[in-house]
Amino acid sequence: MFEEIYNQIKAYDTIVLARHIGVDPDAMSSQVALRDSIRLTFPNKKVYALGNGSPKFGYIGTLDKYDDYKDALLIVLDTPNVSRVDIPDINLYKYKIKMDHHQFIEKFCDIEYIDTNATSASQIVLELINQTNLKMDANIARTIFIGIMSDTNRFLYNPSPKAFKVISDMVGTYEFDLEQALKDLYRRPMNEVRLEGYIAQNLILNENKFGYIILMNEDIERLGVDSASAGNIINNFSGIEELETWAFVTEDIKNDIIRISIRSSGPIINKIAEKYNGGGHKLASGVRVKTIEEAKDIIKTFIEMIKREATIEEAKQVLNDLNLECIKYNQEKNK
Ligand SMILES: [Mn+2]
Repeated sequence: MFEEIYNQIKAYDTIVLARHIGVDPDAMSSQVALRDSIRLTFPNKKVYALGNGSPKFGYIGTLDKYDDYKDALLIVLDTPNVSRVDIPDINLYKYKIKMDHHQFIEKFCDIEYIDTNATSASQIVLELINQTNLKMDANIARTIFIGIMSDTNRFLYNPSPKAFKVISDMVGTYEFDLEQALKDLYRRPMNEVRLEGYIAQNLILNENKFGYIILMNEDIERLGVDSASAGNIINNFSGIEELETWAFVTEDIKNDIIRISIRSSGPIINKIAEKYNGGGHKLASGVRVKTIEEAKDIIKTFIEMIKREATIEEAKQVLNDLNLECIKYNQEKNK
């Protein structure tokens, strides 16, 4: 399929690279690396990486502004569902390609390349470059390296012989400052560390290795962070002996939602999240609700589910038994 993707890239004069909302280093690295590779290979093409950026990812590169979608090719990276694509209207494009490593959710592009065994979208971009005539340089290699290191958290998640091999080959061929790239990726503000300390101190933990914390807007303001910060550090709570499943509930008054991020090192959690119109991976999931009461009900469901070591079928039964308000809410909403 890489050859087919390459041929489409070759065929179009204007190419737009997009990725998911809530930019993260893999999403941004994959789009910036592919943009730079296409520019390097085809200097006369107009190639743009679009979407809302964040100043904290300035070390990855810069994004572009562009609004003439006529006759353009769109490549969406790192995004399994159309509602999460960070671009105004994806239907304006003439041809669409998806390249992703998440579990399949829906088809919304003409060609879709999905490899759930890939560590990251950045790794898929690397494989595309390796297996076609797309060009690479040290800076593109650095960008890809950052994306892979971020999504694997320096190979804590999804280490695989293939990933080690392609990265080893890449960093052996294109020379850049590996240590500096990792330092750029792992530099973080003091406020975030303080938030992590606050969560560690205040996490409510039960005997079934389930932990949760509710961060209301006043907590977030007092700690000097924003509502996305808890989601950024939730992965840092993996590998704790007494914790197997954990949920951070964060009030986001700007968007008028309550965000629940859930992680697990054992029980499969995304089926429960999907019950509440959330989603994600088996061990990393999220749900958005409107009220703190709904959020508490979801936490209750997790507590029940984990206490009974429920299978998915049993968990569904738990949901039914509890007859939670939030299920009613969602049913009302879906009518
Ligand atoms: Mn990713």
